[in-house]
Amino acid sequence: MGLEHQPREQWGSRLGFMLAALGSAVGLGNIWRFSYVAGESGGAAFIFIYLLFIVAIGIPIIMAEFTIGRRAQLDVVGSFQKLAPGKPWVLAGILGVASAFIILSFYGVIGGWSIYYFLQYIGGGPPVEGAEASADFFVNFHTSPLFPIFWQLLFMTITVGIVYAGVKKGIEKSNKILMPLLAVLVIILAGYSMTLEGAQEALTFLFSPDWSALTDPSVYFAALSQAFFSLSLGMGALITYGSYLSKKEKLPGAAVGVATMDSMFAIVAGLMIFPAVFTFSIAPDSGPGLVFITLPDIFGSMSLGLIYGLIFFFLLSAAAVSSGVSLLEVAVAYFMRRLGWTRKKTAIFIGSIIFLLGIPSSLGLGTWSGVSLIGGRDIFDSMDFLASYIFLPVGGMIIALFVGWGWNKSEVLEASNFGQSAIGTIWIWLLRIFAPLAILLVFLYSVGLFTF
Ligand code: VAL
Repeated sequence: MGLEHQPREQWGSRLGFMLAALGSAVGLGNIWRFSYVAGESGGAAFIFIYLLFIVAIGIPIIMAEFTIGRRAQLDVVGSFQKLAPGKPWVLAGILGVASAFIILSFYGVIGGWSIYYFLQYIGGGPPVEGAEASADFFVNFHTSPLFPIFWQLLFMTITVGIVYAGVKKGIEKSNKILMPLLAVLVIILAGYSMTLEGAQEALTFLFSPDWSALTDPSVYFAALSQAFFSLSLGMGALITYGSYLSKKEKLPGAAVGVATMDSMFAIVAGLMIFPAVFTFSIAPDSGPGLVFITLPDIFGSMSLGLIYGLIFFFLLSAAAVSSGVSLLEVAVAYFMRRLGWTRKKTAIFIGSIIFLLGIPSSLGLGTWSGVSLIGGRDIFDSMDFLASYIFLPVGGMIIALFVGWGWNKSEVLEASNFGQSAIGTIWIWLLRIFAPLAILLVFLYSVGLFTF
């Protein structure tokens, strides 16, 4: 299939695009992953570095992705082929599609858990009375071989259904309803959590840094990968979503808006989760199970706990679906063009492959927990490591270098809506030098090639 003259879908409005991009960014990354990674990486010092990376690396790369997609009006691989034909920059597009596949495969597992917990609360709440009960309940559930896969299938079916319905009718419409609702729900839950007795300890954990943590290289690596994961960078999603935006709309405000809202969402989610973690004396570094064990405990102790539990797991499931949709759209947009198939057929086919790819990650947390792949990590963590720690930052670095050096500067500035402004020049230099260098240093530091 050629690259040009495809009839292309478009967003109905700029707001619709922004909410969809926000829907992609805000997901399990902000609630489930942010809380356990922040917990494992010592809290406030990690959050400080994370926010710094968002501003200095994240926002410039969001802008770069929007600019590439909007100018090319093509999927993530096609965009690079069109803007730089025959050049190796297309590697960033290929990494984007690969990351979307890998991330959605394990994302679907956690998305499925969220739906299962949501339905538990509809049915009167999980049976978690007494010490250790919520941990036992969680462990029994996620280590059973087939049961979590059933919920993963349900999650993938909903995700496929939305992508199947199309850009405007499926993706835009669902985000327009979900995103404002999620914002209200997370604020209500955080407000409640802040009344718990662990609130003070949570505030200290989240906002008063122990600077000695900064001598640990893994904190930088974790913060960088969390920034990429949470902002949906390097996975093709923002290029693909940008490609459905018309030339009339302005990009810079949208990029800053998405990054700001996404970070606020993560912080408010921290205010919702950590007071509970400290109130119930749960170790903040208890890993991926954190929200599935901690929160049912607080909900179990509250008079309106069932309703809060219902709201929370609805929030988690809905945020997961809107992000999952953006990952699936990356792959579907690419294969629709490559294979010349309809959206509907591609969505079902690619969605099924990603579902199958996710099964080992699910089993790796239970029956196959003895299997270790990358550096002693289980299957699930290996998938996360490969995509979030390697593919996303490398893809992001290539994107920064492409927009900074590989693309004609005046064309970039015009395509980005910065024009000949000072801020446009700063942006270009952040992409040329700062972002690639910072990513490289974090890599070298974390593999121990140099120390401070
Ligand atoms: N950005 C999303 C999240 O934070 C996904 C697409 C990885 O969960």
